[in-house]
Amino acid sequence: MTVTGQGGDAATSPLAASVGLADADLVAMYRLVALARAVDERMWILNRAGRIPFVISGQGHEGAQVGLTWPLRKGHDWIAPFYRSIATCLTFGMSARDLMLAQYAKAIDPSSGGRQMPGHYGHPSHHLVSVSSPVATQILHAVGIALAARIRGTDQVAVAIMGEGSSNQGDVHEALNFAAIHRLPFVLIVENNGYAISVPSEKQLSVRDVAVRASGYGIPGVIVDGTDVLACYAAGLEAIERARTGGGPTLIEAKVTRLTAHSSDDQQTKYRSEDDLAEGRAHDPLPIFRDQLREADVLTDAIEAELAAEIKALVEDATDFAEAEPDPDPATALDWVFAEHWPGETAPPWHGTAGSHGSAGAGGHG
Ligand SMILES: Cc1ncc(C[n+]2csc(CCOP(=O)(O)OP(=O)(O)O)c2C)c(N)n1
Ligand SMILES: [Mg+2]
Repeated sequence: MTVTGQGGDAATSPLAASVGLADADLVAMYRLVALARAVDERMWILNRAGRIPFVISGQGHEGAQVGLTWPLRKGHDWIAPFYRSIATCLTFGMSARDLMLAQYAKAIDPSSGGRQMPGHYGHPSHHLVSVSSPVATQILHAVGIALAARIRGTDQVAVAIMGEGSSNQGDVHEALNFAAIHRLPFVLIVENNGYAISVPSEKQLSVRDVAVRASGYGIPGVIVDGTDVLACYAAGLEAIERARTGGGPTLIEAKVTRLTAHSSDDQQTKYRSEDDLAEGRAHDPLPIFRDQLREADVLTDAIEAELAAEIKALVEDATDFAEAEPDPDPATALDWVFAEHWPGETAPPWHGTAGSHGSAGAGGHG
């Protein structure tokens, strides 16, 4: 079966046609949402079993992440992701093994050779910038990449992703102002899950929607239902094409839900009501997307069974693979952390391979 969005089954249901995609694309998108969820759930189990120290989860964000980044050109465009970007990283080419190697902080972890905080994924050859711990600093990094693309005439688009709480940082103003003045090929995605750790959005934002701030920069601000994968795809496509064709930046706000606590060190029942949590579960993009594809006859029993088996095998393989890999040599802990080693002539050893460990998350779209 082809579920990669390339070649093979070229069937196009009315649902797929409504967004200009083939059925195989929709199945490939669903596969990524489901794979991200399965990898994420496994991380929580490994954390509770004492195997990995810390999890920061993308559960509830996956539909928006896959839909919004699907129209990017893999290996050409750039993404500066944030710590919830598990599905984004899978969509842009990282594998389940790559993510798990970072969680275990192994020597060959492509994100940082075990030097970054857990959940701070990155992959140079997939054009995923290493996650920045101080929130919102990555927005300026992505705008810098967009400026470089403009100067070099490379036709590349740079995307930065963050939460709504992070949108209140001063860096965001600087980044959007600069990107808007120079009409840079830049898209800012805000995944609004209603909380910044334990602080609800009413206590972080003076407006209900982050997207309205776009008007202060003279750029389009778009609100999209983050549980609607195909609406996210359409919003992402429009913004990315606008950026690529000289139309300047867009701010996209995807309304999502945070299905887990902020992190494995947080207990959200201490500050969220049972009603609030139930409301969140009702906006889980995974069953919503599944039902939509089942109703459209894009997802059949046979495809679902095959995907479930494949995803189970990928999660088992990623866990076993990462578990068996050697830890970094403690004597190298400071190598490539300070400027005397990096940036420099010699790339870190974990950048030695061009591609991912194991099969990549996505197909060859874009
Ligand atoms: C500059 C800075 N301030 C504070 C923190 C601590 N911090 C980490 S995540 C987070 C919440 C961010 O909330 P939001 O942007 O809404 O993203 P979410 O975690 O909800 O996806 C905070 C305050 C930080 N990492 N960097
Ligand atoms: Mg938030």
